[in-house]
Amino acid sequence: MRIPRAACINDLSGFGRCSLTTAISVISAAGVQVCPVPTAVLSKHTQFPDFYFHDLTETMPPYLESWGNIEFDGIYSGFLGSPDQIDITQNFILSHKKKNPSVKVIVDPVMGDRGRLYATYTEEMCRLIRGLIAHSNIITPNITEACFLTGIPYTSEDISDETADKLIKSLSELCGGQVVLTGIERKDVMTNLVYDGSNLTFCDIIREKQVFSGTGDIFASVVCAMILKGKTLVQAVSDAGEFISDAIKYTVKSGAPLTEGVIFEPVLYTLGND
Ligand code: PXL
Repeated sequence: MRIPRAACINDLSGFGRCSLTTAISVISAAGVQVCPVPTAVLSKHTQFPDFYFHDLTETMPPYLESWGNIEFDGIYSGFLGSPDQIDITQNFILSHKKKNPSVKVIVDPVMGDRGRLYATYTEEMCRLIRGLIAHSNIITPNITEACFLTGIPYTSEDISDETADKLIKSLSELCGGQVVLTGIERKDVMTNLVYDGSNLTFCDIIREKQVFSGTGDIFASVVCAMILKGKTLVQAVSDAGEFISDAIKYTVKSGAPLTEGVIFEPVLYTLGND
């Protein structure tokens, strides 16, 4: 059996279970080869009050260039730390599309959460990320990111079906592809809204009260893997929801501090089941 191959552009954060640490584990467990492109090395992610940060923007062009004719079935980008990194990612996607026009491009526009942009995010980066998503097949923003991308004002995580519909249709005009609006909070459930270009589908999962950082990275990683394994977007999103739900149940039961992120290791094996 041929193993699909994904280039994953994201940072490497040593502690906190996010970005490449998550992508490498989750996508490999699902049976897809991961080729990481580290954008930066951090000792911990930026939600911690202190962390060591080493930017790798300058290493990215020669790193990618040395891959030469290596072909990828998918390109998945996550946290990008500077305007240059967005440009480099876009150039890589465009040049790869010439080699493999059917490459699936999954852009998780990691920009912020709960109504606020991350400290590293600037207006210029918001503008550039709008350009980047125009070259994607699938985007996976949360509500905050969807609002910053479309200019629709952020109100809360508990948006109405009507607002969700408006956000997702505006996003689909920006990206020209498929959209998953993640993390819509409802009374007892968390729902992800999928727009595959023609149909809207709500994929619900049971909601826990705690909010864990890094959940978006797990979500986009499962979606990336399942899409490259040939599943539909609705199937991929529903697999991602189920995996996160299992991992969060385990995390809550373990009583581990929130800073440790979602403890997904005990359920990784479930991704290899099909
Ligand atoms: O989980 C998203 C993410 C990825 N990488 C870094 C982050 C964050 C969120 O805070 O800080 C470095």
